[in-house]
Amino acid sequence: MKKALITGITGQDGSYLAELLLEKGYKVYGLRRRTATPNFENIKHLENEIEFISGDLRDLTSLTEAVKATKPDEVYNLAAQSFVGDSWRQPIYTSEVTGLGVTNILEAIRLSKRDARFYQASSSEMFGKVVETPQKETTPFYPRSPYGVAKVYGHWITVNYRESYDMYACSGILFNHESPRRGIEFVTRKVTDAVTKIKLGLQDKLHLGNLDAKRDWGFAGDYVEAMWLMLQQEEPDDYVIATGETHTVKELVEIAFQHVGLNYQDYVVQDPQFVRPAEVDILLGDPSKAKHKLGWESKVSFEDLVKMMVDSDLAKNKGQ
Ligand code: NAP
Ligand code: F7E
Repeated sequence: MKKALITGITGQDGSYLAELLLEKGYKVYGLRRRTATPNFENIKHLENEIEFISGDLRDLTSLTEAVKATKPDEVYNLAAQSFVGDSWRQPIYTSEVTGLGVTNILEAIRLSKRDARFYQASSSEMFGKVVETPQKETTPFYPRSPYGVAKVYGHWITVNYRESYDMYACSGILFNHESPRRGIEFVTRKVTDAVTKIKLGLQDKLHLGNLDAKRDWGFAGDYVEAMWLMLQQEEPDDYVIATGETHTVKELVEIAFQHVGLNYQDYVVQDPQFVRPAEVDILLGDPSKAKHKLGWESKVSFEDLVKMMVDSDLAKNKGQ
């Protein structure tokens, strides 16, 4: 039986990846940091199938112990301070977890289980102020936030360990991917939660920042399969994972309100507090390498993704 260690198990992607690996017959270990109150919402249904290990990406001792204890065949590093907006408010913390944390987990593997295959959760935020469109594996990085800068570090340290120590280490450059399990502060979920609360008479207005930003949004359930595929190849490599379509925040808002029979113009308020100090105006990925080499393609359309999230939040906010 193959063994996988997932960091970030309580997050959106950690939960979908754990489901996928369990279906494939893996023994799944999840690195979980200590919290005062439980944050198990995304993985409650898998609680008895995952073995949890206590640890934090900033604590090398805990990571080394986790790798020694589990001897994984595959390690998926999904843990991060992943909210771009907060990375300006907590730049040092973000660098420590999202950037240096990658070196910590790579060191733990190098010292205790060097033949483990490693996946790093790189991000389209590394392209930032894009120098070409669409963005592909060879597009130069120009990060626009402390989060993006930390991810560039994590990306290159992964490449460096691959080249220095001959480790099987891959980076997936994933474009935005969403789901009903998305954190509530990200724009898709903020919108779908608010739309349903407005529909149910529980909220009056929706305050948003830049409605013109464009993103390449896919479904998280599709994207975790690409992570797994990257670790099943003969040679380690880096891949862009995206839909190949881009949409504005405004289109997202329109579809979400329309789906419950409302007009967004009656409810959306533009609020400077949600405008970022430096914006990423457009992201559009070219997933052709992943298609040709991994046989991977995004399946859920943008419209279906938004509707799926609205339907889920409607049920949640009705208390179902
Ligand atoms: P998420 O929902 O924010 O989950 C992040 C996970 O990291 C949570 O389990 C969190 O644990 C854990 N974590 C945070 N700080 C930690 C620390 N110091 N030590 C150990 N664990 C820690 O993120 P996601 O959307 O699933 O994304 C997964 C990864 O992909 C992240 O690295 C993200 O930056 C990257 N990524 C995401 C996207 C996207 O569109 N979703 C795109 C590209 C790349 P708690 O529950 O305890 O907070
Ligand atoms: O913002 C705009 C905002 O916070 C998307 C993370 O998973 O994907 C995610 O980062 C866009 C931005 O995601 C609001 O300015 C407008 O242009 O949902 P978001 P993100 O910053 O793209 C990448 C690939 C990651 O790697 C990250 O971990 O929406 N926007 N008004 C707003 N965004 C938020 N959050 N809230 C607003 O009110």
